[in-house]
Amino acid sequence: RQRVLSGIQPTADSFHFGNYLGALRQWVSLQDEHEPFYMVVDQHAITVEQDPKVLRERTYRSAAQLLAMGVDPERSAIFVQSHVPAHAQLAWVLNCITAFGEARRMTQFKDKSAKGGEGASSVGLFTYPILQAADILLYRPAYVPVGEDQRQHLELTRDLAHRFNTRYKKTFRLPEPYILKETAKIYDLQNPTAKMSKSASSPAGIIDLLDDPKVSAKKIRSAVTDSEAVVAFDPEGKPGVSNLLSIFAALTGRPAEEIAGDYAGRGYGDLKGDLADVVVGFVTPLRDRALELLEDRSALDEVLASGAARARAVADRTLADVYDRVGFVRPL
Ligand code: AQP
Repeated sequence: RQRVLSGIQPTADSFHFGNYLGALRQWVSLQDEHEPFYMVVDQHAITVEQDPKVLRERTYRSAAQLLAMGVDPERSAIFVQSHVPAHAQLAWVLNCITAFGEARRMTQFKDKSAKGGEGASSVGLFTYPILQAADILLYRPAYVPVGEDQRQHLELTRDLAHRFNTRYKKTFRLPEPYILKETAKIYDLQNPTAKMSKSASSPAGIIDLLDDPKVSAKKIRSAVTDSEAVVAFDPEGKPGVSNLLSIFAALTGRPAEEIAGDYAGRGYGDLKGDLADVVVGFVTPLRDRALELLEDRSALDEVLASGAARARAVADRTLADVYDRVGFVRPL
C-alpha cells in the first residue's frame, strides 16, 4: 500500500464544491488502495488573521464534513496539523534550504498578498508553501490529491525534497500530484472564468456542502451562462454551461458530452433544474450527517486523537532522520 497525504484549511464554515470535486472526493476514493493521511491544516489557516473561537469551530466542522463524506477513520489517519509538532519542526529546516526568490515566485502568495498590499501580509503567508512541503514530505507519500491551483506548490515540494536528498542523503520520496482532469478546477457560478474560491467568490458563486440545499438549488438556477441557449460541452467557448456540465458529470458518473446530448433542442433552464435536483440529492444526506456528527464533540476529539497518534508515529521518524542528517546532536 502506498501512502497518500493531503490537507484542507479550516477557513470557512463549510467546504465548497471546488474543494469537494477538486480534492476531497479523491480523498475518499483513494482509501481503498492506499494508506492515507488527511489533515485539517489549522497552522496554514492562521497565515491570515482568524478569530480563535471561529477557527476552533471550523476545525470541528471540517472534521465532521470529512467523516460525513466518507473518509473512514479506520482506513485513514484523520488529524489536525497542530497536533503533530513535526510539521512546524521540519518546516524550519526546509525554510533554511529554500531560496528567497524561489518562495517569491509562488503565484498564490502574489494573488493573496495583492489584496491587502504585500506589506500587510504575514511572513507566515509567504512561507506557507514551505510548511506545506513539510506536511507532505514527513509522510513520504506517493500521491497528493489536490486541485489544479496546488500544482505549483507541489513542484516546490519536489524541488525541496530533491535538494535535501542531494545535499545530505536520500531521505524524502518525490511525491506526484494526483489531479483529475475533469474536476481539476471548478469555476465560480457567477464568474465562470475564475475558480470557485471561498476568499474570492461572491456567495452566489459558491455552492457550499453545508448550505441549505434549497439555497444551493437557487444558486444553480441563477448561474451565469451565455446568450446562445445551446447546451454543449465547450470549456473555452461556453465556460458557464461547461462548468455546470462538469459538476453534473462528476456527481452522476456520466461524461459531460453525453449529458449535453440529453439537452439537444432544450434550454439552459432544463439543464439547471435537473442539476439542481442532483445537487440537492447529493448534499442533503451529507449535510444531515455532518450536522449530526457535530453534536458529539468528544467523539470527534477521539477520532482526531487516534489520527494524530498514527501521524506522529510516521512523522517523528522522518524528522529524526532529518535532524540526524543536518548534523543536530541527538538528545540523550
Ligand atoms: N475551485 C476549485 N476547483 C478545484 N479544486 C479546488 N480546491 C480549492 N478550490 C478549488 C482544492 O481544494 C483543496 C483544499 O484547499 P484549501 O483548503 O487550501 O483551500 P483553498 O485552496 O485555499 O480553497 P479556496 O476556496 O480556493 O480558498 P482561497 O480562496 O482562500 O484560496 C485543495 O486541494 C485545492 O486545490
